Order: sequence, then structure tokens, then C-alpha cells
Amino acid sequence: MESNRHFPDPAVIKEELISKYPAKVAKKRGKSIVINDPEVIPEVQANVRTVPGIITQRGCSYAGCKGVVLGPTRDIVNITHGPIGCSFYSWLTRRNQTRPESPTDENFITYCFSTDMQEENVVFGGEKKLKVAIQEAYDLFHPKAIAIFSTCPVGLIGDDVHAAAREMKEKLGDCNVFGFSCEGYRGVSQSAGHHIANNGVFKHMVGRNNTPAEGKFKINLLGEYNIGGDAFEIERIFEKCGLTLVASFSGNSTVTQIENAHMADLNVILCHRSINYMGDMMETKYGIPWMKVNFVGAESSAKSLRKIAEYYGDAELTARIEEVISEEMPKVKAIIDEIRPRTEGKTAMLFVGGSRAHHYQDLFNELGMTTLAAGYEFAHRDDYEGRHVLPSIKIDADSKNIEELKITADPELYNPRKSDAELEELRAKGLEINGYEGMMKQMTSRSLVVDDVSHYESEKLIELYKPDIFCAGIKEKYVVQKMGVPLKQLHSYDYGGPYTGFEGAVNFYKDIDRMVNNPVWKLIKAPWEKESSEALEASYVTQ
Ligand code: CFM
Repeated sequence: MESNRHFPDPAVIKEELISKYPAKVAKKRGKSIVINDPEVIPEVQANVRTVPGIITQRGCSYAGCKGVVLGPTRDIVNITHGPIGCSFYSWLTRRNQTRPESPTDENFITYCFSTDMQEENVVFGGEKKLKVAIQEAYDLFHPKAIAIFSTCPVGLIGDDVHAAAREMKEKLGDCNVFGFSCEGYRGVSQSAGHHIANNGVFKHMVGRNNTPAEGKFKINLLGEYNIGGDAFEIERIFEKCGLTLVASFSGNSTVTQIENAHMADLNVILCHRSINYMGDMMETKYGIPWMKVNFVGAESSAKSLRKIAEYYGDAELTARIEEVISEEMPKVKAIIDEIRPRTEGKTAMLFVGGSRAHHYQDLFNELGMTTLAAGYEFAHRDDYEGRHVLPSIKIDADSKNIEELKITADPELYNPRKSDAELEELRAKGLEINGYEGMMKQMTSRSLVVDDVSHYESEKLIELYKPDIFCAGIKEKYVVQKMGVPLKQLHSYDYGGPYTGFEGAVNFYKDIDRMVNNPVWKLIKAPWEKESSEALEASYVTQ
């Protein structure tokens, strides 16, 4: 939705953003800041190291592996092998919700397991302490699985977490123990941790339980982490449509689900960045195709359900899905009709993670709002430009660091769910199998795309564009709000959500309406903006 407002020239803005940097930095940042053209998508530099000294939004590999991919599975005991400081992130910090089937069902999400490495362990090695910790966790909880996550010092001193895991798995007998070399310094961001997690989950979990799944339309939901209950809403819709959810990676999931995931007939991927490896590996080993979907946005949810219907090509399922859409949409429409006159023409900026900066544009479109600029923190070029660029992505020293598993078809379990001819037919009908077009195709011409936006650039963008809302995370929230612009947290949802599906869309419309139409933002003046002799000043101690 184009707005009638006059916006500054993006070329001038780009110039302004990089003009303060030293020449070498400006050149590098210039490649990550591009003016969009959805017809001829320009190349954007992504997944490269952040220039030291620049304040980035990014996290680390350990965060991507433990926090993002493995964290939401409720019955794995996740042990952080490292100093206690890192262990803050070994418990629930990400609002990923879960719903055990009964009050006595295992749920370790609220626990914090750490080996509490001390100086002595750093000097003389920490493997012994790790094995004691695994034994202790086992004795206390008897979990089905224990996962170990390496923090930076573990890699530096060379503890072999995999050998420790193998030894303990054998010793314990009925507990699957496996480790991740996800030291924070690996790769350039949390994205490296996603890849490491995908490899480990695929190697150590998927395929361990060959019990055929029940149901006619068996689906895995990949890249949905149940932040604010998002997965619950998708589960509700799937159930209504008669779709069987075999496993979710990994919101509201269990070990048993994941071990049985290869029994599904279709993988649908929400967050392409964090889990596309799993989709590809399951296709090669078991013959399960994957499809990119988006359940963020009411229209997008309807579209995604129709894609699933088309994949199965079953008249009864198609009819049921249409029935569900026509049941759900009027409720959404009633709300949007009331809200849209107040949000129409307003503007947004989104700088989040590796998928939401794209997905949430759909919700803003539904509100009649324009996305002026957007970018990911740690996505790769394919998330921006589409997967067709994959062969042209250069492998550098950082990406070479991350293992690429060599997967082949399973001699017994490989079973192509669709023949090549059937897949061709689906593609000919416009169904994108194993594909993703990326964010830029959907963004308007001359919108600005910025990868790994810096704190300084965010402030400049706000100053120059004056958006009605800025979407990012807690690190940015209060700085942005002090500039008089409301910030919607798209990681944690500011304690709100769910925002997926039909009910989620309604929640989002209401939250955004409240934020962009709140008069308080116009009344804000930061202390340094007030003309006063008592203006605050920072004081420095100099020698
Ligand atoms: Fe995928 Fe995520 Fe995201 Fe992500 Fe994340 Fe997240 Fe995110 Mo925060 S897996 S890429 S590493 S959708 S934690 S649930 S909100 S940055 S946009």
C-alpha cells in the first residue's frame, strides 16, 4: 500500500547514513544499504561481520542454537556448559510458550541448567564437571534427552562435549545425550547457531521413532517458536482444517514429536532463516517436500492454508479449508474495517531478526500502512533477494566454519511424497515448492533495505523519515521512544500476542492502533531537546 505522503529521497538518506563513517566503513556499510526495486532486485550484502565499534542488534551463535532452536522444546534438559553468566540464557528468556498435556508432564523450560565453569575448569578442562552435571540432571529428572551447549571458553580450551555426550549416553542407556559446538564466537551472528542446531537436531533426534503418524494430512511446522502463543493459534487452525501436526520445530514441541517428524508428508516453513536447512535435509533423506508459508497476517494465513490444500489436492480438504477461511475472515474484517481508517497512510519501519521484518509487513499492509525501510539483523541474501541467489552466495571464512552435513537418501525410509511429475505440475500451477522469494520482492520500489542496521543508523532513519512506528527489540525500545516514536517489540511482542493466524491478526491490529494513535508521543521531549540552562550533560573523567 503506497501512501500519499511525501517521503525523502532514499538515495539522500543512504548518503546521510554513511556520511559520518570513515571511508572504509562507509564503503562496507554502503553495500548493506540498498534502495529497493522489486522488479530488478538489487544485491544486498548480508551475513558478514559487523564492523567493530558499531552498535549492532545482533546476538551470538549460542543464542541462536540454545535460545532459538532448542529452547522451546519442553522436555529436553538443556545444559549450558560455561560460566554462570552465559546461563542466564539457558532458561526461558524468549517468551516461547509451551503447553504440557497434563500438569505432571515434563516441562524443563523454566529451569536453568549450567555447569557453572570456574577458573579451575578453564585451566584444567571442564569435561569432568560436565559429565557430573549430566549425571546429576539425569538422576534428578530422568529426561528423555539432555543437550549440551558450548559457550566461548569451552571452544577456547578444547573441551570435547561430543565425546562427553557419547560416553554419558552409553552409560545412562535410556537418555539421548548430544552436544552442540555453538560457541558464541562461531559465525557472525546467531544465524550460525541456527545452522549448528539444525545439524544436531537432524543427526541426533529426527528419525529415531518410525511409528507411522496417524491422520490423512500430516504436516510438520518448521520455524515457529511459539512466541506469545503464536503456535497455539496455528494449531487451532490446523485442527479446525483437519490437518495433523506431527511435529513443530520447535514451539510447543516434545522430543517424541521431533523424533517422529520424518513420518509427515509435508514440511511448511515459517521462519526460513532459522530452519531452512532442516527442510532441505528432510527432503533429501526422507523425500518430504517443503513449502514456505506465512501465518502472520490474516490474508497471508488464508493464502498459506490454500497452498497446503493445493499441495494435497484433496477435494474434501480444500472444501474444509475454504469453510474455515470463510468462518474466520468475517470476524477479522469487522475489526479491520473499524481500525483501518485510523491507521491508513501511516508508516512503519522494521528491523528484526531474520524473518519477522518480512512477515510483519503483511500485517501493516492489512492496516493500510507503508513500510518505509526494513532489514534483518542476521539473515542471508536469500532471505532478502530470494533463494535463486543461493548458488551465487560467496562462501567466506566465517561460513566455512559451520559444518554442512552430507545427506543422502535413507535406504529404507526414503519415500518421495510426490513424484517429480507431480511436483512439476504443482509448480506449474504456481505453487512454490522448496522455494522462497525473499523480502524485497514484496517491498515497494524505493523503500530502503538495510542489513544489520546499526544503532546510529536507526536513529538517523527515525530523524529523517519520522515513521509512525518502529519495530525492533528491547535494546532499541526506550532509545527510540525517547525520540517520540512508539516502538513495537517484534521479538517478545511487548507481553502481547499471539499475532499469527486470524485471532493473532486482530490482536496485532488493536495493539498497533493503540500505539500509533496515542497522543502521548507528540508530547514527549527528551531532556536534551528542552532549552534550559539545566540541560543534562554527560560528564567524563579525563586524565
Ligand atoms: Fe526466525 Fe524467530 Fe526471527 Fe529467529 Fe530471533 Fe525470534 Fe526474531 Mo528474536 S527464529 S529469525 S533468531 S522468527 S528470537 S522467534 S524474534 S530475532 S525475527
